[in-house]
Amino acid sequence: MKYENKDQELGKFISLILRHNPKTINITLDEYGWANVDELIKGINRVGKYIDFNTLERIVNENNKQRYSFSNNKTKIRANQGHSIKVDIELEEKLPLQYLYHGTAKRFIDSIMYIGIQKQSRLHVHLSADFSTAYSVGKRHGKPIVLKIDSMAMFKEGYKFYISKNMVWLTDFVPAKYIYIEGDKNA
Ligand code: HQG
Repeated sequence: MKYENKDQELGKFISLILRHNPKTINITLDEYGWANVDELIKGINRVGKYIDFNTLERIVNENNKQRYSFSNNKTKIRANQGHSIKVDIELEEKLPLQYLYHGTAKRFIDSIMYIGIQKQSRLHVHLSADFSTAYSVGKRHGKPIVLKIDSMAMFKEGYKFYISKNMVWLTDFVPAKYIYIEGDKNA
């Protein structure tokens, strides 16, 4: 396997560990979502996948969505967003753009337009600054559709917005009245 593909596969496994299930390799995260780098490397090797520090560093640097960060001295690592386990990743609260986008599957639209966008199993609802990123997120769930969110109107009414280190916009909940169906114009 080419190392890019191998890195991609390892990256998915690292996301699973750092966002959802560190127990898979029998490690724990601290309250800020950090894993110890040595423990992560040892744990991954223990379950029969090979990784060393150089490979991990390459994955962190070259990951297409910049999903992970090292601490300053590179002894700790965490995911920048996407968690389902309750950790405090010290997100920056930020004034949102006028509009943000959410990509989803067409089959979810009726429910979303009725009860709003919920965070489901993750800690936040994930939003993007642009249509095309949202469109690819939507594709993961089926026939994609993009929703345009009047984030500034939400902000003015007291909703908080955060931006992760890898520039994903996050909020707790999007009520239906702020959502406009933007469509599937890339289809
Ligand atoms: C949907 C990826 C029915 C929601 C991406 C979404 C993102 C509802 C799904 C990150 C609903 C949850 C997160 C409602 C929400 N009725 N369906 N009321 N409210 N939904 O995977 O946003 O590549 O938890 O529309 O880039 O798809 O993994 O969230 O379709 O940033 O790094 O419930 O994951 O990042 O799905 O994706 P998810 P998401 P990575």
